[in-house]
Amino acid sequence: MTELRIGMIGYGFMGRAHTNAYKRVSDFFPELKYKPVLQAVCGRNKENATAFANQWGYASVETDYNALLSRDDIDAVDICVPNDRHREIALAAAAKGKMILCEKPLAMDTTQAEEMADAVDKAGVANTVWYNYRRVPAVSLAKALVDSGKLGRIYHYRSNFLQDWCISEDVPQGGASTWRLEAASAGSGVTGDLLAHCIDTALWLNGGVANVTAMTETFVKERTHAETGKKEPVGIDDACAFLCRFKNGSLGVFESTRYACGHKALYTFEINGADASIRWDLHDLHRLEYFDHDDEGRVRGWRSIHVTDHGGDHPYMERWWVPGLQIGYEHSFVHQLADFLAALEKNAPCSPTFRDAVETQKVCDAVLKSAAARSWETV
Ligand code: SOE
Repeated sequence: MTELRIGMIGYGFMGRAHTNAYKRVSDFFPELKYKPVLQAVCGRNKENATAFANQWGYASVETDYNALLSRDDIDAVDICVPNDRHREIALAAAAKGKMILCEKPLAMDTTQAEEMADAVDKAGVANTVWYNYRRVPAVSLAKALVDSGKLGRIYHYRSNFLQDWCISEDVPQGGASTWRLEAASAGSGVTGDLLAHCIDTALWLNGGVANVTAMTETFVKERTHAETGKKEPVGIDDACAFLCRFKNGSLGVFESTRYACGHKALYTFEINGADASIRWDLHDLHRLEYFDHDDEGRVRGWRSIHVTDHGGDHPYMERWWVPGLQIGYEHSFVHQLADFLAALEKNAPCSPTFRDAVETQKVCDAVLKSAAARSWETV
């Protein structure tokens, strides 16, 4: 086994989700050559970073990411900080020859994303972007079914990502917990945060998007800034809906909001093909619904596949418990990491790479441009 010494930059919610994957992966994927080692965590607040290191088992703490990147005992960095810092850290990490695992969205916009993809390609460093939902077994199964041609010609793709955590006008913007509501830190609102997931999955399952038309809304126009205490205009999109045409001729409908009272993380997609349809729902993430038009008429209907079987039927499931026992959100990160480490052994890319993530960024940019101009935009 070869150690892969991880430098984690950031220690929020995603820092925990990724660290859990670094800790678990070698136990459940013992054949992998590379074993992650929690070498250092980096954060500007030394006390908080130290508390995180102590709780999760990182061997050391840095408060300056340049110091982390200068260390010879760090092989890979994980970027888990607000979006506006991704570019500078990724460019510096690539220049130091570090592998990079970057939280989504890759960047603030396409220009930055392309610059970052160019930098990792030029440096020849392994890279991936944590669009984790691809590795939920039911979603990976959806990909296998689409690729096998079972759905036939695709007519429709529809997807939602609905939350409700911003409904209160008292939720601040900016700061460690609510930077996603501040345009300067996040770039955009639901488009770059939630729709980016829907778009990444859609591009993976259904291919490229040709053009889009979108509308966005910012329902609460001013929020108190968590750091300054002052009311400031809100610059992000609270909600976004868009229509698109995929390059394969199918039609797409997407919606995302943080104001769907009652929905906490209702990420869904449905694909309707000429021969079959599938649909998936994050709130029931271990199930894939499947409708096959060729079923005998009397019993034809939606099947609910409990994606927990072994024998190669259901992706990743053999790694965990016995059939019928389901897994959850955190396992999607373990799977992505396992795929990253397996790819590393073969010197192969692990999708979504930075280059793949540029495509998601292009759709996000076209969506925001279209909403501002009230137009159709080519991606
Ligand atoms: C936002 O609330 C959020 O945490 C996203 O940033 C994540 O990417 C998503 O998986 C869950 O919701």
